[in-house]
Amino acid sequence: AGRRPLVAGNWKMNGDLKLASAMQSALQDADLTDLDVVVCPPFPFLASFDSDKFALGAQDLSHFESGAHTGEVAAGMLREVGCQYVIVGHSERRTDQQESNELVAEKVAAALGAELTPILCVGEPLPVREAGDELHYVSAQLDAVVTRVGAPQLSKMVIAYEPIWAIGTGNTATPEQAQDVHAHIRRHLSKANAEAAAGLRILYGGSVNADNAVQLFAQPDVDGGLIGGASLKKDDFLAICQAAK
Ligand code: G2H
Repeated sequence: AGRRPLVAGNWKMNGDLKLASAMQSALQDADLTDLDVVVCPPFPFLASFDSDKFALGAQDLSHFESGAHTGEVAAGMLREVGCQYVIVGHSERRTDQQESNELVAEKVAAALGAELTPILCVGEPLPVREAGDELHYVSAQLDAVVTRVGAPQLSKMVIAYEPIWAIGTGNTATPEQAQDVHAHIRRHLSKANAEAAAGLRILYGGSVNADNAVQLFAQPDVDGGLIGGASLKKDDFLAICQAAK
């Protein structure tokens, strides 16, 4: 649909400087034309990457610009160490750090304010899916952000749909399940801004691997992936990048 594919690797709290250096070389040597590749390592490793072939992303940021917030990292600091992207509202943070839709919206605003591209994560837990309420649930997550930052900002964002029941479990959503929700997200956001919604990249995340990536990425509204476990293995991550082209 004319949207450039994007594959982002979310290392979560994994890896070390050795992996950072190996991934830097592997990606630097790979053919990454015709897609955007983003590596999101833990904060301490960000500054060890340097490339014009792939981009760097952080896994979180503070909604504050600066100040007395021990342990927090500001958007401007991420820019300074070379980040272009930042993951916001990952389900692990929504759960472990009790991040609300409203806080996530503030973080998206902070990212946009520093000209970082937020990769906004949405997705439903298993009981919501079992109740057939996933579209409603995801819409509410999106609406909180659109209300805060305004619909035109959607053109500066990336969305990642990550059904919580598929994360790190090996239970990938089927390509049809992913496509259903992705199409819904685009339809829903097009009511706020049709042009931005048409150009918006919607990534699928949740147990994507080198084997299932091709079919997932073949869906018309799946524009790439947010990759966890498989982004730590350079051959798998590169295979997933190729599958997105
Ligand atoms: C979902 C995904 C990356 P995994 O959280 O954000 O992780 O691919 O390990 O399920």
